[in-house]
Amino acid sequence: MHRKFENICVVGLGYIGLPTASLLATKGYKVHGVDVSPKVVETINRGNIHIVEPGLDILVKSAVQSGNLKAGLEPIESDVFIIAVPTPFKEGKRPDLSYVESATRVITSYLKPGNLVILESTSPVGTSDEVVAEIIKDSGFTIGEDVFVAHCPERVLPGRILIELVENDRVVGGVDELSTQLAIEFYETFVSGEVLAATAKTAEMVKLTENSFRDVNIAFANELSMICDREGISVWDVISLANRHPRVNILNPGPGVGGHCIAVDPWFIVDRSPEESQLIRTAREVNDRKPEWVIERVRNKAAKFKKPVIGCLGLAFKADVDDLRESPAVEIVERLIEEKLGDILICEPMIASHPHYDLSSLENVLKNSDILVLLVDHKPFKKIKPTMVSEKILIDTRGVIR
Ligand code: SAJ
Repeated sequence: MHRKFENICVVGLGYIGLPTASLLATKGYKVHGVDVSPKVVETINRGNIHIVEPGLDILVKSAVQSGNLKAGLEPIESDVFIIAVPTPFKEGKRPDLSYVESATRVITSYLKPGNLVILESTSPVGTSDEVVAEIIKDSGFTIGEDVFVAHCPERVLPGRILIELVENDRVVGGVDELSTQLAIEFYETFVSGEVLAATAKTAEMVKLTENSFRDVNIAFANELSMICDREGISVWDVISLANRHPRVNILNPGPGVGGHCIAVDPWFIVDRSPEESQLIRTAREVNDRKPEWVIERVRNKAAKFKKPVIGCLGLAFKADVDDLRESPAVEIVERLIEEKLGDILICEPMIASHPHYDLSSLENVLKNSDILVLLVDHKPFKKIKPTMVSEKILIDTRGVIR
């Protein structure tokens, strides 16, 4: 295949940047990955990884061994620059674009005419035009003539990143038409899904919409779980029966919404359109309040004992991953410990040890707990039968033990 671009520089080697960089390297591109952490750079250059994702270890090893993937602390001159840095929120739930700004500034010294700059980080509407293109323009380039800028939001699901990176449809929005066209041509060289054209602002909004859609729908399920609890009926029965309607498809309630994306991105919409985003804001608040609701239920049950043993099943932010960041399960366990509600036992089968907590086996937790709080629907927990816990008080936030 004729390719316009050969050398790719990926800035940010985290959950999106590293899989993208290694995939491109195995597709024959010469890839230079950049990260601010010397430890990350060294790890990758040894062919190892610093994050856990199925299949990523093998992909990175072969990318590094082929000589096509190298990591460094600084960018190098390239044809395409991909920015894949975090976009968290700061105080007041306002987007923190400092990583995008500094990544863009860093690459400007290495840009040359003909280059394509792609922002993959989830960003508030307007970021590609008003931040990325603006910084590049300020350093003397004419956008759409010398340097091309596009937004192509990542949409991969942790746990399935390597599959979804290739198979998902992608939305590509340039700050002008030529930028869109060039970015589409680039993505079509390694994506098997469809690559769809948009403007930069539309592409930014599409990404925020996807995660807000999921957040709003999870909030609906979480709200139902609290209503059904008050009514003394099983929300799981209600949802599975309601979902038999051909046009109803309710998601699953849980202890709250974790991870770096769904609990963050909707705020980017609220920040820019506070008046118009009442539903999106309320959904965020419903999901953010859910851990407190779970804690309150544990408190009520614990009050019946002198010093109960409370067994907590799961710490991860969702099923079958080892990622504990922004996890509602961790928030709940921390509070139970802080409030000294009892002796806390924790089982997290996805990790071998934890810096602050002693971890127990599932067997130990099941045997010794008075109150069992199921927080994550990991596969091993799905094997627990109701008869195995019939003597315990069960608070099953994921509807696993039924
Ligand atoms: N959750 C529920 N009930 C559900 C589904 C999820 O409580 O029915 C909870 C999970 O337990 C977890 C949180 O929501 O705490 C988020 O999990 P998730 O699997 O919905 O999503 P993430 O954060 O792993 O990945 C999302 C994905 N977005 C969508 O599905 C619209 C992914 O495609 C994005 O690329 C990713 O955000 C991102 O990086 O933006």
